[in-house]
Amino acid sequence: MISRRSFLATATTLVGAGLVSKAGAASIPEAQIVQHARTLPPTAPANGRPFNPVVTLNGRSAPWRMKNGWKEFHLIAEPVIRELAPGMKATLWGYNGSSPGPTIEVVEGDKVRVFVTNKLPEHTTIHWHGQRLPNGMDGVGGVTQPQIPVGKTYVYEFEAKRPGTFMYHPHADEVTQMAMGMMGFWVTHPKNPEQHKVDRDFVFLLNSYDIEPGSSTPKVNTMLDFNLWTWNSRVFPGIDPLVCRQGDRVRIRFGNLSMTNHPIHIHGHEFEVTGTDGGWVPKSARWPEVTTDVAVGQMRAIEFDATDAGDWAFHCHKGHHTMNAMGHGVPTMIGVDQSKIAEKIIRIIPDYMVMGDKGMADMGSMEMPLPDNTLPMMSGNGPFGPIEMGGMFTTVKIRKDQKPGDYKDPGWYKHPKGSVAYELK
Ligand SMILES: [Cu+2]
Repeated sequence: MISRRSFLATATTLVGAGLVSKAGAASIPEAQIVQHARTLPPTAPANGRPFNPVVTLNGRSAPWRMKNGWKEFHLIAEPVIRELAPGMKATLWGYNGSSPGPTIEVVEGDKVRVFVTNKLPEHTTIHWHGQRLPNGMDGVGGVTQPQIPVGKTYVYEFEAKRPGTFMYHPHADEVTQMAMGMMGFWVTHPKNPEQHKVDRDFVFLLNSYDIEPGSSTPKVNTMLDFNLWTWNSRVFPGIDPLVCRQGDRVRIRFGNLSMTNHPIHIHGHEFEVTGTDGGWVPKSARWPEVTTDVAVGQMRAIEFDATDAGDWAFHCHKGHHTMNAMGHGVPTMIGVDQSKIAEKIIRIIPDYMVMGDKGMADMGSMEMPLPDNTLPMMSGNGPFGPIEMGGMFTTVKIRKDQKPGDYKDPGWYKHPKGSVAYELK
């Protein structure tokens, strides 16, 4: 889908780059602008060498074109609107209509050319995290290249030497540009498509925002106290489930571009860390885990056999990373008898309600009026009631009858009779 906006963006770029002829116009591949946050199923590569495509959670991969043996992509750095979950939109910066930008998928040995057009209000660069490349292609503004000025297009060219899991992000006014959502995933597939082959291969980036309830632009100088913990700039219940067929070999790859570490945890299955941004872990060096900590700037690929049907929770194990904006900064009221003070407050505020004296669980079902454009502390409803989760939380949905290649949400799991925890009568 090519919007008028991307056409205009390209046209402006060409003037900026001093290319105005028709031949010049063909020298830059069109950028595909995508503004929705739906998870698109993988599509087999239309040209170039074969590979098994990944699935970007609440995102998609970038199209490319082959030109004289080069695989060419076009990224446009630009302001975007990203829905974090239904009910809240954020004003961010990203690439090609979204934050994160599209996933780039290439094959080991591909000669890759990426055109980067700057439509931001300030200069930028792109650093290709984890890649072996000529120093001048590394994208560190001021160190390996001049910054890309507003309105200009720069070209990056290198061979994708090492197969594995990578990411891209600016190395220019880095704190601001990453706090605004500028990042993307990169996968270099092995030359032999049978190597490291799995049935499902999901990717996402861990990021975070500090957006005051009622506003939409992140605060860019926050050091640690973020209030929205996101996967691919989405929070639960806005994060899609990872849908699998029972018996599938499943890989999930994630990279951490937030300001703190995240222990990523799966229920009901154990996994092995099979790869990092440094490469694939030799089989003899892998060990079983159900939680793996991902430090800032690290990437992990985990693999497991989806043996057991169900809706298995998959989340960051830091409790405050599975809640949304309105939950942070609420005082602890557990054990506080508020009845006397409540009487006095109700005289002034008739709608006042006592809450939190028995814990915070009632926040999950409470439908309180919120400021515009924010999300309750925790939300989402499951088959057994409110889920009481937000932030970095979703489910891995494993189904016996899910078709190979089908990523559609099958709905909630129907538990076999007698297999659910029960009340003692
Ligand atoms: Cu976390």
